[in-house]
Amino acid sequence: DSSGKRVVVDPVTRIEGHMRCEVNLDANNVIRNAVSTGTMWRGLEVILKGRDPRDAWAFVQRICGVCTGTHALTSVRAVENALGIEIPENANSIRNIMQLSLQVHDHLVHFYHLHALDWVNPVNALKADPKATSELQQKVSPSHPNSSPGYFRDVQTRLRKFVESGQLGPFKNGYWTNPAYKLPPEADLMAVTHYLEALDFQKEIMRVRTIFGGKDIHPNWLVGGVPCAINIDGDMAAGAPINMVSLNYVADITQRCIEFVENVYIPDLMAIASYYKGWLYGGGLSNKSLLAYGDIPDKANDYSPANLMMPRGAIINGKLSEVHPVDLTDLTQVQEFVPHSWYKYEDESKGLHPWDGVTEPHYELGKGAKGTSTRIEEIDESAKYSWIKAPRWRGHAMEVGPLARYVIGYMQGNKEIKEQVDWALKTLDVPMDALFSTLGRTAARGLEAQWAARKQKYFLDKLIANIKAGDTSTANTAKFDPKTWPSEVKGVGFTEAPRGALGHWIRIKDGKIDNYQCVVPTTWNGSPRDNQGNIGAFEASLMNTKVERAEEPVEILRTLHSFDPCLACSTH
Ligand code: NFC
Repeated sequence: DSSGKRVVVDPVTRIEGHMRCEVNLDANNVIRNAVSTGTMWRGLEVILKGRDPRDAWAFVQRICGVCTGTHALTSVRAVENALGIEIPENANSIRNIMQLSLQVHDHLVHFYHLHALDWVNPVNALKADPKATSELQQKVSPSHPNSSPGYFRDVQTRLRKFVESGQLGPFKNGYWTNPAYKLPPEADLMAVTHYLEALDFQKEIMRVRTIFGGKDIHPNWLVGGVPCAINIDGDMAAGAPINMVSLNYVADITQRCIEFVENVYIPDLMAIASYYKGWLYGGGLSNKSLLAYGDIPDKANDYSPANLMMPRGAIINGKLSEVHPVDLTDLTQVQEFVPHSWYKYEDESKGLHPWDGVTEPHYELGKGAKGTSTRIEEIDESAKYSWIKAPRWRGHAMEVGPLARYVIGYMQGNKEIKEQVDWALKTLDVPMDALFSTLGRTAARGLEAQWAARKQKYFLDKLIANIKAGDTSTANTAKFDPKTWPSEVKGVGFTEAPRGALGHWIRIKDGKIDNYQCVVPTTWNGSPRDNQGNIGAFEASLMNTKVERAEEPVEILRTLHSFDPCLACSTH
């Protein structure tokens, strides 16, 4: 609408990577066009060409500093798939524990540190009555250990010093006078207090991955298993990283994860959502096409949907009753398009399956764009406008992530997911359709953190039982030597990363990587237009959102942040 304004958010902060968003508002401040773009390219797929496939995990893991091992896990699975390598049961349990601990960690950090400030106003928390805050907490999270009025008074005093010093740090540049913030001061103080608690606790979670992977954020991985030995009869001094001391430590952190998510995260989520019910209807509605590859194999080496504890499937255009099977080796299913991406294909009217994928950078600003090669002032979305390719599933733009997994799992009748979703819908007194919203996406992530923490315990128990039964194997090196490999093979590895479905496709020729393509969660969600002009999930979800103040577009942040975007991943 020419009578409205153009609003630019660049950079979008509290995400990983570099993202710009432009929207056009109509005369009533309603978003009528949305364009999102990834503004930095990394080139990992190009860097990988000609390298040793057994090293690929170490390169691709550097795609991101947030989703740590998930690219590495996807990579070792792709190589194992290509070469027919089976891994020991213990390796499967350890990989699952690492992946699940990442889910819990990422979701917790996202909720409190990347997303909460879209809903919670720390400046308003200064007006709270600590006694009333204590009562509120005892009502919404009765099992939380710190609930006294004095505890909240102390936090408020710290916060006041912070605000009065003018050094707001992580709370700087918020729209703290915007009427879009709806929480009463006591809920704000409770949530800010938990923001600080979560900041402290999250560093404990990563220790799980340092035990099994030697370090974090980029732990060590291994084609054929995991690179850590087991010796439960010895102690730390005996040199095996997996011993009774370290396993007890993991058990303790796992239990604390369950407690933190159940006593703090989920109650906060429900409390905040109850004040923002408008965001459970309409606001941030996406195209309702959802995709999940599935993950967390119960038994080792079986990647069929029945053995995957996280669901696999596709839902198209909101037709929930039909969950389509997904096949990552079918050349007609996953394809990437580039007519609006800064890459070159021979024929850009067609998409390419990742086994035949091409990554050739080609930066140019469209004719209607304004700016220079180093500074964009206005995007022309009819031309190339993003470093993100446009992946499509059978030609459809898809949303991936916790919301997709939870809706697909729910429709498949997954008992655990159904119980959680039904409980949340009942607690908030809203129908199933409320899930297709900005807050629905945020809620699905919280429920999944609870699920993942519980499953982490399941696999830890399974690992310990297997070791006690006498199996200490963690790696299969039978096919590690490239001399044993066929001259040409291809494979695919997949996971459910915290932000959604992740796939790596590899072609190996004469022992070296011939082609390596990653199709990443935020590549799906943040994709630009495709050859048909279909918009991606970020763009679709912003349409028709009303913005209270065009110069303070907190509504745009709410919806974009609800996806937990990772632009470093998306552009890789
Ligand atoms: Ni980065 Fe990612 C990986 C993405 O695949 N998107 O969840 C994962 O980052 O966070």
